[in-house]
Amino acid sequence: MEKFTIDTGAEQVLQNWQGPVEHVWQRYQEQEPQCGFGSLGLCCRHCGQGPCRINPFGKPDKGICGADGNIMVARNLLRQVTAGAAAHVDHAYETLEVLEKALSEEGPYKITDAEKLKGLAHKLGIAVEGKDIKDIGKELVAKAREDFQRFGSGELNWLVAHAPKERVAKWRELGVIPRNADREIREALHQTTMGMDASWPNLLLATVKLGLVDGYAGLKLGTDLQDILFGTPQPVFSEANLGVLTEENVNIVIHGHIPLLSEKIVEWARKLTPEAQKAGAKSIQVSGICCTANEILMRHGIPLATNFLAQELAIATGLTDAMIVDVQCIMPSLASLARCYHTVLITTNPIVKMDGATHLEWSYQQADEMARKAVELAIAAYSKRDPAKINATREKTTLMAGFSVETIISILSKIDAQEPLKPLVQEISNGDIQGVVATVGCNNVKITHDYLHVNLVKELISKDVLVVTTGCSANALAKAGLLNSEATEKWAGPGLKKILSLLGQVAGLDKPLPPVWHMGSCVDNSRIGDVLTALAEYLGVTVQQLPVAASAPEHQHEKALAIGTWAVAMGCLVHLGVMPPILGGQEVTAFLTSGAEEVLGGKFFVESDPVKAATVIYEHIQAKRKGLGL
Ligand code: BF8
Ligand code: SF4
Repeated sequence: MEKFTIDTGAEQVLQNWQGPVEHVWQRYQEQEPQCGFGSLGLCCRHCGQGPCRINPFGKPDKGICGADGNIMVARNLLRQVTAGAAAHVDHAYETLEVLEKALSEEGPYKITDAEKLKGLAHKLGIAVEGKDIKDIGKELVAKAREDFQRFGSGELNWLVAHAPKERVAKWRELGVIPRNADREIREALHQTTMGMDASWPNLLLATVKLGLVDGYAGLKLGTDLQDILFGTPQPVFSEANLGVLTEENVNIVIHGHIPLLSEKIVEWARKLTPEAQKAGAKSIQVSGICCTANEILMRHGIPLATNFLAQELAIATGLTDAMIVDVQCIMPSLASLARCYHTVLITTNPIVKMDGATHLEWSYQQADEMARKAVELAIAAYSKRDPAKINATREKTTLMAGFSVETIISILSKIDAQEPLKPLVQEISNGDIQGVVATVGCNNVKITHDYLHVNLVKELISKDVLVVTTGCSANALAKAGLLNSEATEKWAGPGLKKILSLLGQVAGLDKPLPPVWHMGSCVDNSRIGDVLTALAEYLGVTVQQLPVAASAPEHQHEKALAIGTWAVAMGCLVHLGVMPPILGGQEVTAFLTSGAEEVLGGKFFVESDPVKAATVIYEHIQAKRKGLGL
């Protein structure tokens, strides 16, 4: 790798990196060369006779129990997708517990979007007319609970209510509709223990099932309940990159995924601003990393500090007074790094603790108390900053976010109030918009930080492809200046520019909408699923027939594999920029990258060059356009 990052803010902070601890790129170099067996998916530790390794070119060609390469790879992949789904499902479950409490007891959380609650209840078959909102809410909670606790057979309520009808029929035919999320997660772990499933096609079907657990009991359920509790995002304007951390403010950086706590931090940072001023600061600047950042950006316009791979650099600016983490994508290295600075690192979840961090555990009733304490710790740390260690950057960009489905529909309905999707479909038909691509997912140290996200998207928008984005991809694109109106002027193709200018006008911006629409965090990939479902239903076609694709250019997390599997099961072409550990199973690889299309409508392809990846995606879009007679 020639360069660590293309993010100018990250690069400036890296140039003055002050040891003694290493950063993520240095640790990566220490790992090289990485293990070939692991990279191919050909190692197994599922029983005490192992670890077993398979030689792809000769002997041994089986593990001690006789598992061959395809079995080993399929088992490993199923475990990864299961772990990814477990992370999202646990997130949704925590949100459900809060919603349940918010409906039945006085406390720190309340229903913010009653309309969303009613709409969802209606979709789930709950009668809403003339009922108290809390009663509707309780019935909705009961429906959600079933998706975690249903005994015996049955199907996920959330899936049946929200997935395209044609998909539900297909998944039924394949026998992959989940019964309840927890049961499928348990069964997949059982299925992959020693002496269980030895059929790679059967293991892959289970993988698809876990992808659907992720899509509906993780992403969709999580997003829906968060919108009910905290509000459905509307257009917001903000900033991105490490330049949002400035010397005059108390800087609180929130990092992780579940917005239960960060909502409260935002509230308490506002309330305690006078305290910060007493301590000599101008104000309190809250900013975010990873998906918690996306959540509070979407709902409150809180700026993005940076994304996954540059998380250490936020501390290395010397300006982060407190970093408050909840769950997922939090590098263990943060603890030793924070010790080199004045930064208080605060862990808040019982399953994420770190040596040397301050543990302030979030609980429903104590949420306000705990958020207040965390903000006070940040204010106290502010006066302990070491001027010699300040390594700031001024780099930052402006951005527009808040593109929930509701936002998109509300903008489009200014053109056609009766059929809001019609103008979008017309623009796709006449070719001003060639197609829609979702870029999602992480950073991965194996790829120059942000490089693939940014360059792939620049290619696509120049070819009149509208891009929607979530997760660390959204953050990368924001930092590169692709989430504002100027980006439309600079990089969008002529057709896209025309329609974005019109939409900007009707939205009352008097400049174009950005060429990349920020739809939220990784659980908010469900919003993209909702758009695809609505478009397919409006046109009376399948998702597979739409001129759309998805891409996780720099994926690293098991969650990304789970999301990708769901997208393939929806019928999408899914691009990955990094090869997952599957090449050791030749038949498994052939299925995932080719055969899956016939069975599921979608498939994966792997390409680490942005121009080549954009070409494949564009050709796919052209083929789909042709199929629709466009
Ligand atoms: O859920 S994109 S690195 S932060 S896993 Fe993690 Fe990947 Fe970022 Fe968000 Ni999503
Ligand atoms: Fe080896 Fe089989 Fe045990 Fe895996 S399950 S470690 S392949 S013997």
